[in-house]
Amino acid sequence: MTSPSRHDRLLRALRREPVDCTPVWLMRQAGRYLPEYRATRAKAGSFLAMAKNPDIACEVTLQPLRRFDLDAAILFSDILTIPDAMGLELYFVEGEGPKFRHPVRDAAAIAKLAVPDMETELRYVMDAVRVIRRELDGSVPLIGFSGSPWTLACYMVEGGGSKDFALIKAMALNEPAALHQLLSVVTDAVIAYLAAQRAAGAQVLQVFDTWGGVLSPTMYREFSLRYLTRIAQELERGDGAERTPLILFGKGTGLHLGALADTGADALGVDWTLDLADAVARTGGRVALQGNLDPTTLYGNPAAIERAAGQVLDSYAQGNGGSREGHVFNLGHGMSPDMNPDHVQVLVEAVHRLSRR
Ligand code: 1CP
Repeated sequence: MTSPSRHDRLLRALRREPVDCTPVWLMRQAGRYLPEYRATRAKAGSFLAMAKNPDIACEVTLQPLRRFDLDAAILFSDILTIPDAMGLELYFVEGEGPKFRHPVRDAAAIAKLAVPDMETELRYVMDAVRVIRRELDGSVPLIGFSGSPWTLACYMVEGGGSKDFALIKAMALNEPAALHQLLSVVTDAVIAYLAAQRAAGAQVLQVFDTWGGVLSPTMYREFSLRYLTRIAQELERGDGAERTPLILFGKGTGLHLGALADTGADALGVDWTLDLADAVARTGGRVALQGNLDPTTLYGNPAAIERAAGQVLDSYAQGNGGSREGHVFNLGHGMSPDMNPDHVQVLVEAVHRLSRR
């Protein structure tokens, strides 16, 4: 189901221009909740085998778009591709999530890190972007992405996921210069990575600061916001109607929305812990906003999903002087493997119907 309005919705909303209805896409819209994803993964063998094969990455990117009237595709890949290419060696333990064989825990290890070459060491990502762009054939825009420097550094220092972030917080306290060195080289890599995805065909870029919210406000400003600002300032992304919008998504960072709006980003992704009316008040029309339905709403029944989607849409409009422009509907964080695909259908249809201008 392709129409010119569907193709334009996301880009126009990110520029805060009028649209026929509010665009919607969902973080982690490709994944294990879809039986066709599980089938592709079983054939490919692993997540990494899928992500490193551009044709399979393309297939998995398109799977949710065949089922649902989503307004964007997001590159099927992972934020941990950058540290993997820096030599940390990403691997997965079933049921435990991502791990690195060579975490960086001291100044000596950090001094050895260099920005990877985007068209050799990360060529598989750029090839996936090119294949997906070709296959989408103008139907909907393609979103490229990266982790934020802070969020990537969390995995690089901890060596995987973490409950308390003890190692990286100890580094922030005891060896702040070493951590800044790490964040600095990772920021250079993120900027090069996003620029390469843009050159390969990505039409929107999103940075995931998934772990920004584990920092105190003082530490957040020093170790996350400072580097997000560098990305928003230094990433070359064109002007006017040709500009490639940059979305900064943060989890647990609602307190900092005003500061994030000052970075020069085009849009902010908001989690579900504040009302969008409040988010608009904090950002004052300087940026578009994306979000922010609690993902667990998808465990509710269709009537509950529709009601909650309407509340998100109306909260944005209420905060924005009655106007729905400048809103991209999304979840406040990613989908989970045990969610019901039929409920995604209900959500996407409700967002379009309830926001029809
Ligand atoms: O099949 C599987 O078991 C693999 C699960 C999986 C998937 C589907 C991982 C491992 N990564 C992905 C894809 C992925 N990761 C996408 C695809 C595009 C989409 O449809 O949205 C994106 C955007 C990501 C980004 C990502 N990876 C983030 C940031 C977004 C978020 O969810 O906060 C993070 C933190 C990661 C790390 C990661 N990779 C994989 C997992 C399970 C995790 C989370 C680990 C943890 O909780 O610490």
